[in-house]
Amino acid sequence: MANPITQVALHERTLLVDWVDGRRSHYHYLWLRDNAPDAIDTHNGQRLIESVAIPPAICPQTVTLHADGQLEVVWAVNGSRSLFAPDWLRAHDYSQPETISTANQPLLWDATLGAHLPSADYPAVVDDRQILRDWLQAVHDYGFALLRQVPVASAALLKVVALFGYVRETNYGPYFDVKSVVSPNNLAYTGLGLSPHTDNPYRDPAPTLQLLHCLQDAAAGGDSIVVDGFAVAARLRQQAPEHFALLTRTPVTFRFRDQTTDLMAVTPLIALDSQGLIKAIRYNNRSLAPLALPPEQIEPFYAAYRALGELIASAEFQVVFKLHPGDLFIVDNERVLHGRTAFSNTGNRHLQGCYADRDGLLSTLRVLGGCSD
Ligand code: NM2
Ligand code: OGA
Ligand code: ZN
Repeated sequence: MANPITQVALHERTLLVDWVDGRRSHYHYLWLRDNAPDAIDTHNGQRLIESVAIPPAICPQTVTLHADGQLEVVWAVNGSRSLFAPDWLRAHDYSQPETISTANQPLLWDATLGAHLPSADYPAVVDDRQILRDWLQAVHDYGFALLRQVPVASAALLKVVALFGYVRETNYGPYFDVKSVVSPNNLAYTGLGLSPHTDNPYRDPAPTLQLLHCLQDAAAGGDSIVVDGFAVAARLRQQAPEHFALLTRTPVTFRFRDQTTDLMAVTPLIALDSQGLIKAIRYNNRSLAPLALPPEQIEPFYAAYRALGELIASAEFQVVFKLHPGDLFIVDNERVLHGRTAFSNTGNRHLQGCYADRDGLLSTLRVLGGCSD
């Protein structure tokens, strides 16, 4: 027991707890009843009781601090007993602001990340769980990481996904070939440059991770570009708050259609969480449907969109690098935009791509002991 409880006092709705180091904490009886060990299945950690059925004014008959440090609550309502471990109470002390879960601030980056791109080698992440953990941690922290020495073989990227989670299959298949073809259903399947974008903004929900694996590079061109959309959005918020606010509150439509598909999603370009922190970016110039906004909103929207687009296009934020056969990168598709420079159709540049879900990656990261909110 790192920090024993020295004394407790019963208030009307809360239990006041004093700790040996001088900290003072408050726990609502309602909360204690809801989270008591006897309310939770010991094997799977899931709650056995119905929280909403707890009487709102529930209170203890007695609270006893035992010699071994455990806190025993006998409930007035039916005389049942709950035993709380002090370490558990301390770890869940919501009266300390730092314990209240707020999303960790992401590590924002700009073009200078290019000098030290987060990366690992495939054989090492396969062999060593700590190296895998560090690589996944980089995906969490930067929304981007490179992996080198991936076998130059079709579908090898699926083995990378299997290291942390599951493929998110889409209309493009479990994985797809990115190469220049005749009559492509998507401009990605040409030699054209692709300005930085997030993929599949026309899906709801959009895939949260994307992997791109190089099987063959172009003799010239076809360089990769990545941009931290959170860094760009944070800059926009700072330098043009009105533009930023407009992009968070104006729903726009993204759409993709081919012979067998008609996908559509309506959402603002920048999504905020309940605390106003930047949560997700969708940005894909090729797939934005004609704006259908009240007339007076058209020009303000384009002004804000232009301000965001100028930051995305600026050298200050773009990291440019070239993928060679065996190189793969992964991006958080709700944060980091990716693109490429144009390349000649006469070569045989060939990447394979697929989507996956971020929650599965973060789950693996936590299991491996990494830090993730
Ligand atoms: N591809 C590569 O989301 C997009 O439309 C970008 C996606 C065709 C699966 C390209
Ligand atoms: C894509 C894409 C980039 C590239 O397929 O989604 O953006 O380098 N490709 O070809
Ligand atoms: Zn793309």
